[in-house]
Amino acid sequence: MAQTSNLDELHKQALADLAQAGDAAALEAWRVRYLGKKSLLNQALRALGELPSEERRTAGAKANQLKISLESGFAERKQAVETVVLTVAAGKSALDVSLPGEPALLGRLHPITRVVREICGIFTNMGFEIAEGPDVETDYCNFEALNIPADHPARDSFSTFWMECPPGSAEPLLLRTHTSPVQIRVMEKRQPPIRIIAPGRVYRYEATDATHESMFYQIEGLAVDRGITMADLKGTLAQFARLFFGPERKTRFRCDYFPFVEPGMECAIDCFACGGKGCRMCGNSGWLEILGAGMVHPEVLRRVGIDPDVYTGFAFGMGVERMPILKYGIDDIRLFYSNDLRFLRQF
Ligand code: FA5
Repeated sequence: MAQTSNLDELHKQALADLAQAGDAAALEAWRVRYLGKKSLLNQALRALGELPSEERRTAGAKANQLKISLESGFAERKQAVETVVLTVAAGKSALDVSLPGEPALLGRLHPITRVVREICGIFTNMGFEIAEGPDVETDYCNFEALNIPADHPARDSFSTFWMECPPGSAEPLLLRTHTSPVQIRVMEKRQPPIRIIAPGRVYRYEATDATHESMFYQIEGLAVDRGITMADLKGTLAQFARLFFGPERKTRFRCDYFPFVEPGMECAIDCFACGGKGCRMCGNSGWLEILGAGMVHPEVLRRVGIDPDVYTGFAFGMGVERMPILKYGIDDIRLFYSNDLRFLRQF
């Protein structure tokens, strides 16, 4: 092994291996193999003792040169590898001004906000003004003044979140179950002519499913004046349906019951999925219900100080979520409030 030809071979092999070592781990493996305690070089040096003395001198000098050459070769290679690693790392974090910039995310209005604005826009163009009421309502405005006394069965259809009121408080408070109490608040403050539209959040103590939320939006409409008739109500709602759902929409009015209107009715539009023939979307009826409405009950007018022998009025109330659900074929109301940007960004 310690013969000079063997040392030459070892030198050649070591340099070839060193040229292949491209990272810290490979360099360390090379160092252990060629310069470590049990390295090939040390084995060669140990074998020198077995040589005749004249050969030993020549081979010894050669082995020392080999050691020096390997040590300096290792130091050089190590530095070169470290430089490459640092350059790559610096390149990764460097700012490349030629790359296209990342687009800034623009905020947008929530689809329900857009629909509320669109619907309010349609009615304000017809001459209605916007009115607002509080989310925390009195039992009086939400029920009593709307002809729904404490023992009235209609209370069952408005599953209510009651507020914890301090002892001795004047009257029970609740989260409003519909926007109809805004009718009372407006009519208590002013005499006809009245034409208002009242958008807002409402709350019902209900289990959520694809068509029900415990918090949702409604838009209330109210018009009170001399000589207002059912024809005005039908004309107003038919015009709304045409402007919101499309000019070819037909409307259908059928009897319904709400204690604060007489007569009461529901308004439906012909199903745009099947053109009225009947399909899954309209439950094979050909019609999609969009809102509840009716002529303001004389008793409600009387209670707020408006003479029902002089004035008449109509009122309607629609669930806002139902409008885009029908218009865009959305199959679950909960999508609006689950904050999934993939859904919200489509609007
Ligand atoms: C009312 O709330 C009446 N105040 C409407 C009214 C006003 C009638 C004026 C007459 C005159 P109703 O409970 O049907 O009615 O609710 C109206 C609409 O709210 C429904 O057609 C539906 O679209 C929506 N709605 C009701 N409950 C829920 C719910 N849990 N989740 C989502 N939308 C709902």
